[in-house]
Amino acid sequence: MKTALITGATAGFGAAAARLFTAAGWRVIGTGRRADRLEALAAELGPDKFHGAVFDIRDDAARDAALDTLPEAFRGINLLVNNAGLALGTQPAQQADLQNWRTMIDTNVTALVSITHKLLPLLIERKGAIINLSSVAATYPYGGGNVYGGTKAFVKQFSLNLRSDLAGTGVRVTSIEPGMAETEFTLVRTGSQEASEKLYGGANPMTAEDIAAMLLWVASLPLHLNINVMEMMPVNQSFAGFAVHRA
Ligand code: NDP
Ligand code: 8X3
Repeated sequence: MKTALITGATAGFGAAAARLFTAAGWRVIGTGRRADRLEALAAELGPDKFHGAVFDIRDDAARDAALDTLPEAFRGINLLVNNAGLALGTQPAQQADLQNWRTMIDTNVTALVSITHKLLPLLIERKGAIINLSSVAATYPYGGGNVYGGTKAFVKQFSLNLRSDLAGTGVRVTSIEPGMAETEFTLVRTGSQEASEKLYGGANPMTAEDIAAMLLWVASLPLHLNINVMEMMPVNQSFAGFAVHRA
């Protein structure tokens, strides 16, 4: 039985992936700050299949305390899914809150590389895999995307550079780059349920289950095959082109 560590399993893609991976026969360690949600998932999926590890991903000591004391059955991690992340704010750069920028960098970049660094020796030993959640925002700029898009561009390039360094180890690395998917993402970004419903309303966005299915597909490929980058959008989302300001 293989074991996946999925960060950010209390909501959205991570929770859907925890359900799908356990149903497909994996053991899952799911992380997040909301202990009640991880406890509910353990009750739903079974404590032999799902272990909740409660910590703020930005807190190195809390992360180490949780991961260094995993139950025996969950210690042989084969797959790291770096999913925990967030956007904060939709304001243009010149009106954005600096603390929001720092929180996005601390979570989406610093915490992601820190947990990856911690698990690399084990993943190399086990010829495992890493799947990183980047975004279409890594490639396509949009107003208000500023630092969020910057963090996701980092995740994409870090993934590709990891592949270079891990050549010959057998470790696979994939950057998954979704467009609009309905989760708690927009509620967290805007702080407004109304704004979230307005964004997704009528757009037929992707679902958390859509992304979870892609994560499981990538994780289940033959061991000689590496998907470098995988980008997906709902059919109703596309591109808006360049903006021109005329004086
Ligand atoms: P959700 O808001 O639904 O879930 C985010 C998850 O990240 C939660 O489980 C949350 O757990 C966790 N998380 C956030 N901050 C921290 C923290 N400081 N410590 C620990 N865990 C944290 O969002 P999604 O499922 O949509 O997003 C998952 C990933 O996918 C993110 O990296 C996002 O940027 C990316 N993405 C999302 C897209 C979308 O349209 N939804 C599109 C492209 C990429 P908790 O709050 O309990 O700590
Ligand atoms: C989330 C997708 O388009 O809101 O990463 O930036 S988008």
